[in-house]
Amino acid sequence: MTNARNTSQDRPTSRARRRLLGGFAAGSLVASQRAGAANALLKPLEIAPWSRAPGAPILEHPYGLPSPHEADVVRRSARAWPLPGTASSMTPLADLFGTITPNGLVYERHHGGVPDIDPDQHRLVLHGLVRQPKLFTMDDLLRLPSESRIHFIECSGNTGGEWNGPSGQPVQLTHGLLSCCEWTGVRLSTLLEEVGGLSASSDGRTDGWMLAEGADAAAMTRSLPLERILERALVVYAQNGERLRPENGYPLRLIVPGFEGNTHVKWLRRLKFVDAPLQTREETSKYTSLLANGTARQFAFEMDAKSVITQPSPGHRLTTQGYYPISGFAWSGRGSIRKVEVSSDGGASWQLARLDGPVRDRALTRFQADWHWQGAPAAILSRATDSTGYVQPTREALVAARGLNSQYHYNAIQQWRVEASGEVRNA
Ligand SMILES: Nc1nc2c(c(=O)[nH]1)N[C@H]1C(S)=C(S)[C@@H](COP(=O)(O)O)O[C@H]1N2
Ligand SMILES: [Mo]
Repeated sequence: MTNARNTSQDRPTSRARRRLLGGFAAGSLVASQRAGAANALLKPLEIAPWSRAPGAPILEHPYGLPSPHEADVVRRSARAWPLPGTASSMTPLADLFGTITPNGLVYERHHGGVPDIDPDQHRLVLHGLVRQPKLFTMDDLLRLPSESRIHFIECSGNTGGEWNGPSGQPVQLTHGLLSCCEWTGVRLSTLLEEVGGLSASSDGRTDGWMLAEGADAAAMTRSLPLERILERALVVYAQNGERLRPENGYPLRLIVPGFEGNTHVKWLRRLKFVDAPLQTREETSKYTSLLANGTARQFAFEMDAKSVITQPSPGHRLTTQGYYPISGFAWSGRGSIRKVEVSSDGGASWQLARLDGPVRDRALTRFQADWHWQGAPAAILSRATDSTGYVQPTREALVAARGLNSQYHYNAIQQWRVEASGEVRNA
């Protein structure tokens, strides 16, 4: 499959990059047999200008940059935010390969801007119901045993624009509050050992709660159920092999694998061990969903299983009939992905997609399915099943269960329409 860039006058007003997708005219096997016949017609390759003279010197960019030809692959915002520091930007999912989000493309969600923190002055305190409350410097933390793990983070507001039906937006703006990195830091359980464990006043129980607080102007604060996170949560200082980026929590953040993005407190400065949730703003007025029956759904931490097709997706145009792989991401906050099914007829029939291995716990999983586009209108969908047996619901089922007042935790099956023209649309 070849990708060719469109001319600028063809750029859609959505600002997302549009790509022309050329298919193989026949099946991939047939195509490679044809390639054999075509080889006879091949002329020697031309010597291009860039092959005729030495290239740029080493260390032109001491910190490496993407090719200038990839300048369109950037984070974008779905809307103009009234306060620039209180905003979000979204990951260009359709332009990513594999499952790791490069650091410069990890989506951002800040409630009070990005603080400029001096790591030498930054402190983390563990206190509350612990035996020996303690202050940690960054050096202290870096000297503790570390662990690296690959996990996704998804904002609970991700895809919220689809509650009322197809939004017309490209996948970057519907599903781009999603990223997946290799995180390195200290296990929460190790830190708890460093403070002598939970204090006697709570009977050494681990069914208490933990308050996590950020050092940003928003002082983002969340209460977390200790027993459910203790074995998995990490206090991290690195992402994808380098120190955290400022926008992702430098110098320290909490990772709570599988939980909604909001609980992954950035610029982490305080962990307080308590008996019950503290009912902070971010778990009452925000991050709580009003259901159709008038009751509120609070502390819905896990992000339920979800998947989305990124290739082809809205903004792409199929230029020839023939073979196209359908590819995308699947993930679950409750475990790993067991299977992904893909449909090209609006959900009437489904085929099993291949999963790239290893399939990790609470991480993005890449799926791929074979498809031959016959030039007729089609509707392509993906449906994930996770290791608990939970199946990604239809939008109708989700609306029946939660109504239309909810903003958060939208994980329904997403359909893209392929028009007879080859245009792919969210309609
Ligand atoms: N201190 C602090 N932590 C925070 C936030 C914040 O504004 N302040 N935003 C939260 C939200 S809503 C999300 S979705 C994730 C986003 O993480 P990212 O910007 O690294 O992608 O961080 C969470 N942690
Ligand atoms: Mo979020």
